[in-house]
Amino acid sequence: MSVQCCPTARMPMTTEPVFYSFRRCPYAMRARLALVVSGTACELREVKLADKPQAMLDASPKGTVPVLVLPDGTVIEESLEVMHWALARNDPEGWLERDDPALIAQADGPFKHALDRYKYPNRYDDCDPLPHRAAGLDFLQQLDARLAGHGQLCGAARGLADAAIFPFVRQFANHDRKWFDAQDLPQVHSWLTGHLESDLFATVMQREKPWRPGQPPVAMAL
Ligand SMILES: N[C@@H](CCC(=O)N[C@@H](CS)C(=O)NCC(=O)O)C(=O)O
Repeated sequence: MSVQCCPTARMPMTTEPVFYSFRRCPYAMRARLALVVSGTACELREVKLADKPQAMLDASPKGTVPVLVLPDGTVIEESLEVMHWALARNDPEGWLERDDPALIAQADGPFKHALDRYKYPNRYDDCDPLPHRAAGLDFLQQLDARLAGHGQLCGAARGLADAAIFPFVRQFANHDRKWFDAQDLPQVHSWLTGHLESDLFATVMQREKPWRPGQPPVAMAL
């Protein structure tokens, strides 16, 4: 039997970028949204966070998903950078025109801080989740005002800011759906529902088994 040896599994075996992902990770989700909307063909490697593949750690020792490894070996290991890279290649919906770095920084900073403590209080010392839920609600109220009259965060059409932020709002909403649904956030509710019911979201939520070295490549659905 001949064994084909990929010396380290570090380099992609195809001419397409290799994308290490975790289906439910909001950072990986936002990157997949941009990869798919830009029509970027990739090999999808689903990762189990408790058992990260060595090939991914070799490419990106910090050990977070998403990671995109380009055919020339360039590694992009931040979700927003993956979004920008994909949209710079091809941006058929004009997402780059609907970006808001300051709002995204608020989502990634204070809102994510509140989300983690609301969702996983036991991971923190003496953590009462309720003030964090209230802090998250403050941000959602800001989004609600921002969405009024336009429907999306930077105008009438979805853009980079929406795709970067809604996966985190989804997580916040899902933690206690009954409470979330009872909040007076009409714009946020319809914005979130619209994104979750979109064909694009269905496409990026493709289910795959965790990747194993040597397996046939799995194409990311486009
Ligand atoms: N700043 C990074 C954050 C990515 C991140 O924290 N991803 C989480 C999953 S949602 C992760 O990989 N955590 C590592 C772990 O849980 O071991 C980005 O934007 O890509």
